[in-house]
Amino acid sequence: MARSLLALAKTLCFILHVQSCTCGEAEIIGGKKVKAHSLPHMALLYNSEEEPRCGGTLLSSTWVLTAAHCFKYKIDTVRLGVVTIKNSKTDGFVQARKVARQYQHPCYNADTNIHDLWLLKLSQAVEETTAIKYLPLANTISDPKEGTICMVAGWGLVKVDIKEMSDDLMSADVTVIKRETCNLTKYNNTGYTITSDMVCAGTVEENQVVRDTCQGDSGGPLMCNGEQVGITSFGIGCANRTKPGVYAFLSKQHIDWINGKIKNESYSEECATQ
Ligand code: 4AZ
Repeated sequence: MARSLLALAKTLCFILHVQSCTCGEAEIIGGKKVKAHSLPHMALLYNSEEEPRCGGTLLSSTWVLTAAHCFKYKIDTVRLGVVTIKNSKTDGFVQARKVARQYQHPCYNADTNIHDLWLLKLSQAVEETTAIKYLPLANTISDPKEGTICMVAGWGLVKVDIKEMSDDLMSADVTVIKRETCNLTKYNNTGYTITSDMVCAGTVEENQVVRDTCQGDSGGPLMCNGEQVGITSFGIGCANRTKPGVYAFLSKQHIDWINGKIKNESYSEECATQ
C-alpha cells in the first residue's frame, strides 16, 4: 500500500513537473520559491508608504547596493532577513533600517539606463545572524561569458499581467547572452544599447518556460558562480523569449566607485567618464 502510494505520488510529481515545463509562462517569472534565509544578503526596499518596491544586496553592516532607477519610488526603509512580505513586519528574524543617506552613481542616466547603481547608507548597523549576512564585493569581477548560468532573485512580479509583488522571495536561473546578440534588433528594438557596463541574460532553451526578472526585482543581485556580478536593471517587458533582462554589470569602474564611496562618502560626486 505504502509503495503504491509512493509510486502514485511519484507519477503525479512527474506529470505536474512536465506540465510546469510545457505550459508556457509560469511563475521572479518562471522561478521557484527560495528556501527561508538561504539568500541572507537579500534586501527588500520600501517606499514612504511602507510598500515594497525593489530588491538590493547588503554589502556590509551599513551599506546596501541597489539600482539607481529605484530612486523614483522614494525608497526610505530597508528590511533584511525577509522571507514573506506579509510577515516582514512581525518576523523576529527581520531587521529594518531607515535610509540615512543615498548616492546614485554620478554617471547614471535615466534615458539610457547606463550606470544603474545606487548605494544606500543605513541609519544604524545591521547585525549578522543566521538569517542576515553581508556580501562584500570581489575586488574585480570578470565579464561573465556567454552561456554562464547565473541566478536572479526578488519579490517582483511572478506574472506579467498581475501587477502585484510576490509574497515569497523567488529565484530563477538565467543564461548570459553576449552583448552582440543582445544588441540585434530581434532582441532589442528600443534603441537602448547594451554597453560593456551591462550584462544581458535570459532563457536560451527553446523548450523551457521563460525565466526572467520583472518589475519589483530591480536592484536585486545577479549571482554567477556564487558571486554578485550584476544588479537587476531593466528589460523590454518581462519573460519575452527574445527580449532578455538587462543587468548593471559590476565592472571595474563600478566596483571602484562602490568601494570608494563605502570608504569615503565624499568620493567621486561627479561623472568623470561615461
Ligand atoms: C522593472 O520594471 C524591470 N525583464 C526589471 C527587470 C526587467 C524588466 C523590468 C527584466 O523594474
